[in-house]
Amino acid sequence: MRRRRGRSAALALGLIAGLIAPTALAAPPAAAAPSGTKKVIANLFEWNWPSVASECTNVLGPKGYGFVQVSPPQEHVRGNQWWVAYQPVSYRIESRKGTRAQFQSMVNTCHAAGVKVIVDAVINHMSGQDAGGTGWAGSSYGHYDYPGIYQSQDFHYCGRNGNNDIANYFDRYEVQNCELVNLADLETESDYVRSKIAGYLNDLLSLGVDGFRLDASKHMPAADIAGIRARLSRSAYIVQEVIYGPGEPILPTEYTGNGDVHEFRYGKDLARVFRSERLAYLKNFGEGWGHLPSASAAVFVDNHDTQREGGVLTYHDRGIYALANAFMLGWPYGSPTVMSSYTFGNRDQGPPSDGTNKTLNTTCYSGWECEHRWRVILNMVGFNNATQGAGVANWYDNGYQHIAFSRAGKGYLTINDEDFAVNGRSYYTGLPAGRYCDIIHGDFSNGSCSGPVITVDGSGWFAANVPAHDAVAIHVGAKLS
Ligand code: ARE
Ligand code: CA
Repeated sequence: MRRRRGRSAALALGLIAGLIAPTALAAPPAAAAPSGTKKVIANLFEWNWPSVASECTNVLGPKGYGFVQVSPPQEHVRGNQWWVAYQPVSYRIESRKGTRAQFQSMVNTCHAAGVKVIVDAVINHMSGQDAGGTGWAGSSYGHYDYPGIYQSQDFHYCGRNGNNDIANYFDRYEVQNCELVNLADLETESDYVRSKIAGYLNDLLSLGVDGFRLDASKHMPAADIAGIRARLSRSAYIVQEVIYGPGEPILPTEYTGNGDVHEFRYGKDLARVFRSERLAYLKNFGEGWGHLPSASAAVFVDNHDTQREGGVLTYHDRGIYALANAFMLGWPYGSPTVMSSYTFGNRDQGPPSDGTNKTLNTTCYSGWECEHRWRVILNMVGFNNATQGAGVANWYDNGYQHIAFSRAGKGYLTINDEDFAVNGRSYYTGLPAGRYCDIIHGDFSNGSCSGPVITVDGSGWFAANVPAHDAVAIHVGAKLS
């Protein structure tokens, strides 16, 4: 196995500075609509509702994101940590991220911008506070008592480990009936509990929400999720959080009948490839690696948990992170989610907020990373849209860290993650002859390109120099002539 560099300062600074540059966001282009279906999800983790709304209007819609995923909107326990959102106190749409009215207005605004809304829905459990307390919106609660919603008989008491907590992930009963980090575990097999959960989800659907990320899905039997889904007032996109764990009895594949499932191996494998293996191995990335069937897989380079745990690439990795996202957005496996983070120093640190823990408006590049706006990532969303439905063709690799492939007739991506530039090489794209914008280094708008132009000749070839740890991407949606 090849040793990979211990990311030198030179690499972090100069070389890839271009890759993480934000795109200049002037006025949104008049005729945005990228061709094809818009599938890419932007996960605006912990953004408040007014900020999500304006991002839909100014960036997500015009630049071709199909969906925005927002953090849990229900009333939660008080505190400043980000994870208070994962401890529901009631199903009122009232949180540090905004009021019900602000949420409704955000959904309307995003829809007007052509962006659908996915809500992170916490339905496996309620709070993890032994002493109870008062929630964000003023509801009082006990650990197993949520007045008007759930009483003690609506929770599991698994009788294991002395405290009813999950200790052994190799035991199916325990994972689904004990408490995930002390969070009061709902009896999701009961009709009453299912009706309450469905009531919450249906309320969100009535506000126009388009889909749900079902938090902690592994901790609910797939049949319980099916029972809840059957009560939804209309169809909605569903993606379930079932983390693949080697040797665990509960498998992601059990859940594909309910909707998509997050493929957690994807980000971990991609990080390993970029850090210590060979990009050449990506030739059959996805199903060829034992991952979920493409049509059921929801993928990401990192999410809000894995970026705090390690073992994946995150915004801290700068240019390499941009390249990994470029690969994800260029490669036709699963439905991609682009993570957008706030900057954090320790695991528990909450988002920028005021003295009452109300989340502040997002200010990109100051306290907030806004990876979804980095030029490479943002422009590769356009690549993803323009290449929908086109298979991989013309794969090339040098056996190591330089790869290239086309999306038949629609686009071409080459990534050079070698420590050296590859100069003067020609690439066979099979694309129509013409002048294309290199969207890794420039923005295409109003028919012109702010960066290098790549000329594909009448036989489908182009010549280019690709610097170390860099890439070139062209597609038919960013063609000058
Ligand atoms: C917090 C405190 C706890 C405290 C609790 C209750 O940290 O110490 O006991 O509050 O007071 C998030 C945070 C938690 C937080 C929780 C509630 O990460 O720190 O607890 O919110 O506020 C498993 C689950 C998976 C889960 C991960 C984190 O299977 O579903 O653990 N991910 C989701 C969310 C999280 C969220 C929750 C669930 C809870 O994405 O952000 O927690 O709503 C193996 C297994 C995995 C397992 C993993 C755990 O890999 O295969 O299944 O994931 O280990 O490390
Ligand atoms: Ca459970």
